[in-house]
Amino acid sequence: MVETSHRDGERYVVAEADRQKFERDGYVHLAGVLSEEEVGDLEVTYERFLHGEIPVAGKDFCDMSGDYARGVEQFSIINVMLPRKYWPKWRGNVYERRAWTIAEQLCGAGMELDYDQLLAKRPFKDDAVFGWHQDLAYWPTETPDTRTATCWLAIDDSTVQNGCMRFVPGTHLVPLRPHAPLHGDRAKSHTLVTELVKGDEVRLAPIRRGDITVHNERVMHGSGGNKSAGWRRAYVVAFRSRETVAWERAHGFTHSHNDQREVLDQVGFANSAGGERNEPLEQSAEE
Ligand SMILES: O=C(O)CCC(=O)C(=O)O
Repeated sequence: MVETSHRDGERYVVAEADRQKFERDGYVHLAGVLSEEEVGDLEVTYERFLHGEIPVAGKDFCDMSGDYARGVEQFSIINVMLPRKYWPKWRGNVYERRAWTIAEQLCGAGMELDYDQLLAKRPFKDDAVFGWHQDLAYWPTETPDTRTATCWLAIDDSTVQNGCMRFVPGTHLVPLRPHAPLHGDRAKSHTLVTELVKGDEVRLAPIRRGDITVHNERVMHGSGGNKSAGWRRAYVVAFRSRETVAWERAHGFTHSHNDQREVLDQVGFANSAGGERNEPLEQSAEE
């Protein structure tokens, strides 16, 4: 039996203990998924996106903490949705290939890349906070197969100071919680947020450049502001079952922020029967 998860050519081998953590907690940290050289290659294109050298349509280039009215220079969390759509040469890159082997080990056969995303926090941005949420609040809830592995690659060492990911383990096992648009209206920003409740245990997930975390569609997560002098850059590739991706596309849902408003209004939390009733904490446990 494999004792430690590790890279193995095109594959990444997930140890049984890590597979169990993913099932139990709703997320897992996997070290050394990409080599320094592999991250360095991806970084060249990543920087071109950040500098606006690769055109991205409309709301697919936005700020996940501010509203759509904010000017690009003021963005705190630069979000590029669907980079492989705008830079087709990225399709099939080493990260996608290796992450797919991880998704299949964690979730079983028949997984497909559903969407990709870049999330870069500028230095010294206290408000680069990614609010607490469950990804499913953004997505159709009635899809036939809900297996999900969202891989989050650290391009920079991701630290408590620069706003690493944080999770509430086990929340992938409870019903979807109530979510609301961060700026009151999804026409103003795409971001949805929910609140911590009593009993939630927050776990920070600092990871090194080249490491990933993988999370389930229901686990509550978010991240804090960037108090450091450096960037916190992440590259997400999310896998779901082939049937689910086909279902989403047939319903006009592509994970683009430019998807039709009527489609966005009918998916995720907006269309759920409502979350469980929990007593909100008076303030966040950490900030
Ligand atoms: O990058 C972050 O801070 C949040 C990312 C996230 O919420 C996600 O990938 O689902």
